Amino acid sequence: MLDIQTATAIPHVTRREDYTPPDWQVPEIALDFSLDAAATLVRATLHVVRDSAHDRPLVLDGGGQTPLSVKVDGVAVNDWRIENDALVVPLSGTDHVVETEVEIAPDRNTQLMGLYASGGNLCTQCEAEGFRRITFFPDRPDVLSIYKVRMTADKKRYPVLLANGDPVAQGDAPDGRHWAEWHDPYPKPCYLFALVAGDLVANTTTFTTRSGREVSLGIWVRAADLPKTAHALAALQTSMTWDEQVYGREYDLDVFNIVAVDDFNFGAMENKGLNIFNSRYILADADTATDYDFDAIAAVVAHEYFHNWSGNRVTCRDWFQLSLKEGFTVFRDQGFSADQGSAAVKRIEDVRGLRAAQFPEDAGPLAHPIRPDEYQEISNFYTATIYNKGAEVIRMIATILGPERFRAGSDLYFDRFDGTAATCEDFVASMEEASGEDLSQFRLWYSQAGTPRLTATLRQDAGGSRATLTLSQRVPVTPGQPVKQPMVLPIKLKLFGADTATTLAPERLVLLDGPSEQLVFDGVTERPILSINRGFSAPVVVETDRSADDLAFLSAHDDDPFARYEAMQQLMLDTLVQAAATGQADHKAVIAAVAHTLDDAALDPAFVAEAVLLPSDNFIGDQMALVDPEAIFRAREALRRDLGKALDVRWRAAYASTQADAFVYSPAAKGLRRLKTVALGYIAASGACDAAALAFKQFEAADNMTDRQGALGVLVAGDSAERVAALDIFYNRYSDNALVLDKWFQTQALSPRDDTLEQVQTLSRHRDFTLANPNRARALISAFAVNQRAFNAASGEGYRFVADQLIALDKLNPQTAAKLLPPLGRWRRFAEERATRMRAELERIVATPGLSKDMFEQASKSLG
Ligand code: 0A1
Ligand code: ZN
Repeated sequence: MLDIQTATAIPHVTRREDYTPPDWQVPEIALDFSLDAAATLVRATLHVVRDSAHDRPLVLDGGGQTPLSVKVDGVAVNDWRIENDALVVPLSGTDHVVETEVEIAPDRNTQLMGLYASGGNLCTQCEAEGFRRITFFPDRPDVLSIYKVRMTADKKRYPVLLANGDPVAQGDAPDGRHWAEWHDPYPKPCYLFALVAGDLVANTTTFTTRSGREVSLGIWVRAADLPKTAHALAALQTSMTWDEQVYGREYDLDVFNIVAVDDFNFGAMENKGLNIFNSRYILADADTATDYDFDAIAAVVAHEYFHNWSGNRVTCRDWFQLSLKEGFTVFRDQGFSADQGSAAVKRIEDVRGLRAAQFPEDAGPLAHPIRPDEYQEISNFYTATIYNKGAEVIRMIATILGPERFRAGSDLYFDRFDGTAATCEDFVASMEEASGEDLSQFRLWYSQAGTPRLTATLRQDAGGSRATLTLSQRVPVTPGQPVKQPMVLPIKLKLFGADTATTLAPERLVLLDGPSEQLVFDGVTERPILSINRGFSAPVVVETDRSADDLAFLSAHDDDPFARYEAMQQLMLDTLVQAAATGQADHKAVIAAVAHTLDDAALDPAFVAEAVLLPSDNFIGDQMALVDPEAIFRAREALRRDLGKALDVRWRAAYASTQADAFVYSPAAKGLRRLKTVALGYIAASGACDAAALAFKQFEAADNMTDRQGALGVLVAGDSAERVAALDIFYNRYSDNALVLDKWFQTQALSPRDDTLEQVQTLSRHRDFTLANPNRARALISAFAVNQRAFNAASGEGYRFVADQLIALDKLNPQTAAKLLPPLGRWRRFAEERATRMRAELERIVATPGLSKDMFEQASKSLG
């Protein structure tokens, strides 16, 4: 007998090497929507053209619908069939008009893919394969079509009707309905299709492009949120100017609309001319959004806007090329953000993010190259590797080529591939051709997974005036890739003199392309200290034998801000790893280095705040052969306490000097607020008896969310009466603001308290907790899963809790559930007891009847 479980578990694997061009092109499509939350009628008229001499039928992907009618050249046909959800229509000629009609139910769409309802409005999400859930179509990015869209809907419920491109006509229809037509003149793949129907208002302005096109900009939200749109709108204008100036890219339609929705699987979506955003990346004012939120809003607005060229005008041939648009666009948005404030702090934040999310992915069971070779479910490949490591790979190309040659390569790429669906290879070849640089070996960054490890040993020749630096690299084995080739590592380095603190060898860029290499430095008359991977020029792990003294020296003197930060982090890490492993710790060197940094009045407070923060529990764990969550937690808390106590006067001075008058959002003011809460955290860590009162005062007096949430975080970590009061005040004040309530859940899930697991379990039963909203689910579950000690409770209850939630969420929204699975896949990093319990939860997930293929892929690979 056929075992149902096994039968459903045989996954279909899509392979990059199997790519073939489409059988049929669809140069034009007309869509006619009769919109209704319960039953929307979709009529699609496709002009289809046979792409080559073949006799295969037309195959249109579907999402489980049955067509109400199928017509070919105006005549109803019935020789179609459904195969694997696709509509197969035999066609005799090379050029036909195919019409289909389907009915869909947006209000039952809990997956939030295709056409769905959010907050009473209707909206779409089509990337990667959501369009097929709206209508039958070749749902692949290399089929580019010109879209004409007509929407009819109830005028009262849905007074605003938006789609891609430019509006061309609108009018009233019988029965209180109205209609609108939008045309998009640019051929696009269906994943960029969008429509929105809703009761929305817009914050509008105009932008004139450098060639004189006047563009109407609109940010559409529910009426009550209008006051929170100014920051996003300003960020959009700044992004448009920046892309003209830095990349020579202009906007190309008369309209650019952004719509904010509360229920969204990702951050935002770059649909042509009609970006749809998770409202957390649009809505901001001082009272409800932190500086971090403000920064993220500008970055995501820029990211989606930049996609208009890197993604839309030049799109991807297939989903294996995803990093072509995502890596490049992240690189572009990082450059944009760096230009808006402190580039040094931005680089530190980006590297911290890479290490928190991408390094563990690259070292675990789900490791994949930035251009993967196969997938079961493409939604699972919207990863930190594709996005953030992808951006690092583009950054390395920019470093190797230098700004002028990189810009020439980018221009060539955009010019040559405009209006087409391109590959990563096309991008690299453009860079090569425009620069004359041979990137053959560099291409390994696209095909090899794993974070390279670079070892650097510097020796001063005895009695002489030379020093020799030995660099060697090793790329770790990853699933499916047992043998690795040496990569090209662009490493920026410099030597300082230990006695004079002067430059012994100026900064240079070394391209390490073999397993190892020796560099000789002459004129080294004093003991040299190595500053390496400056600016984090290559996304690698660097291993050196630099002493605590040398690291302290660099943390005080290095003129590369990233390297300076990095030296302090390494000093802290060395101390913490030793303490976690042996239970013994000498905190003197870290305390002295932190004191020195706090005393350096020339430093930007934003930089100081980053530099004095201890590495996270997770990052400490990543350095150890096996993670011991309790030992790491104890070691880190002990160092925090000692830093707090030993530098009490300095923390209080920093705290006093960072008080500001009224809220302003500027790089300088942000830096002060950041340092203020970091200082408050250390005052509390010291055990000072006035800490809770101080935090509560900050909480109450705050005129902005950064200070308020910062103080709440400090209180929530402790055990004071103020803790309970602050949580209540916060909840009551913001109980009707979903984005702020997310913070309330998240802050508690991140707490270092002993009872966090129980608190989180209780919160999962709170009346405001729901798995139906991805932001809320992530606020509790993702946050809890990064709380290393609580999640990895020895009882295994943390694993069980997360698995229970994921099994429940998978039934509603497989995409979002599958994204939350990776923490359970880290079992190899833990000793037997925890590993066994984690595996048991993964096995329970895999055995769940009706599991989605999204979850199946993540969980089965994690068991691997
Ligand atoms: N292209 C978007 C990311 C994105 C991907 C899938 C989505 O569907 C659920 C939504 C958004 C970006 O890079 O911003
Ligand atoms: Zn993107």
